[in-house]
Amino acid sequence: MYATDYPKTFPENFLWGGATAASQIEGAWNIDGKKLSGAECIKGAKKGNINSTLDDATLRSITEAVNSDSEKEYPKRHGNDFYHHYKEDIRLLADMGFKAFRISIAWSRIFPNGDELTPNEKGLEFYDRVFDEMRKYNIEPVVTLSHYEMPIGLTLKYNGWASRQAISDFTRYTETVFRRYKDKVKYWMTFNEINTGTTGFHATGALEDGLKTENEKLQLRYQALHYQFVASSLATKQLHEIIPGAKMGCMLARMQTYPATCNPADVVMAQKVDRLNLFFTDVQVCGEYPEYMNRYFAEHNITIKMLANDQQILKKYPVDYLSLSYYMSSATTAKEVNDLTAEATGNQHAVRNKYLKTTPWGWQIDPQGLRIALNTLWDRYRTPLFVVENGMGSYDKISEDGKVHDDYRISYLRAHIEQMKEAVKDGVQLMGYLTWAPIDLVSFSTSQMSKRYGFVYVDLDDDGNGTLERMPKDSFYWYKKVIATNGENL
Ligand code: BGP
Repeated sequence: MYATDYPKTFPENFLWGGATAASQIEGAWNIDGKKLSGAECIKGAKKGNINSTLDDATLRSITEAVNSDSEKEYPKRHGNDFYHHYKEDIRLLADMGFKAFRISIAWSRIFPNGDELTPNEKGLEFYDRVFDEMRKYNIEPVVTLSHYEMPIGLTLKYNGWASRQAISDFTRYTETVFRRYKDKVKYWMTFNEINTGTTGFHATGALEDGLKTENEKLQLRYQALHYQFVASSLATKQLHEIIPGAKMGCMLARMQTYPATCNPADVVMAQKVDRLNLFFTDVQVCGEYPEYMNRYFAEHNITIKMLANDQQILKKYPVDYLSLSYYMSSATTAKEVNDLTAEATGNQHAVRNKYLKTTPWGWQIDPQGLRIALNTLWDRYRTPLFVVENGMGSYDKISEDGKVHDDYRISYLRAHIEQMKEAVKDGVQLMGYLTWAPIDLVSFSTSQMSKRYGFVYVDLDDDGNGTLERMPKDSFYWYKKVIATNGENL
């Protein structure tokens, strides 16, 4: 008989919480043996697109970085000083009732240059303390192994993920942390928003000087991504051997797109754009390169170098779950546009969707797009999904009563949670929901504090001034209620 019942709400063990990344929170970039990561060398772009390439001046500053006093230009090196505030921060998350908290491990804290043979004990101890603190409150750690955080030493040594050598340095790092934290961490993911590697340095750790054409750059980026796919599969294999029962996820920046009109030319282009996004999960969930990429690679003069058993590795060790970030959607036309919407979405064919409002950074707010995204991914993969980033960057103001009344943030999150609930009712198997980001941190794309996401305000401005004091916003009490009622009381 065909079942006629369906889930009415979120499962009992739903992982409510929030997500962060080491380079945007920790600070302490040169403390206890740590050295710089690529993420900490990128200056932000005011408009909010990820400034993915390293200019000459930046590159020069990297080599001088350790003792340079140019840090003000690189706020990611300071984060919100989680390194020294983690106890207080985790207590605040516990107060909200968090079930899960996503952090990334800074690879450059464990292997400062990336190529050492023995890890930095002080770096390992820091995450021991952080995971123990989470465990104290029954908060499940969810750990990203690389959130744009390759040690810059590996960029300088062999141009990051452009070299196959990165695979062995990465898997030495992953084996180290799996062994060390095997009793503390069950949920892992390899590369944050792996698909953004098609836009360059921040995700590939590879410099592109000397490459002139877009195709040459794409060649380098897709090759780097192939090495990340292999590294990710090998890390999945290691994880299952070292921590039986632990789960490995891939992480996709899901860019839900619609055809801008029902003109078939727009529909075809929307499908093409969509496939360039789903290519990553096709490889990481299904374990093989999809046929449609052959044509794309041929048309862009791209050849992926593979070793004989790379394809077997991908097939044998796919991920256990698919995690995604979701912030916005786009509408695609057959024409190439290159406006702010295109920039914000990374889709060169994207145009403004007149049905949607945008954030001040041009990100189109589309809660129903989240329901569509979840259904699309579930229909295609039938693998558990995990929303590991969703949130709205805003300029927060402290009111006369000394508080932050962030009703706009509550509205954004409420609308997305409502639509996520619809997806669960549609039959999507969803593991949890983590907001970006529970505590104000440095924005990745703008490198500024003033693009805020938190339930907790951090007294720190774009120039690095402030007491670093933490203060709950209105959304803090709202989210606490959402978690306590398992999403019933929105
Ligand atoms: C995602 C990244 C995060 C985060 C978030 C918000 O793409 O995984 O690191 O920063 O976007 O973006 P931003 O900080 O640029 O507003």
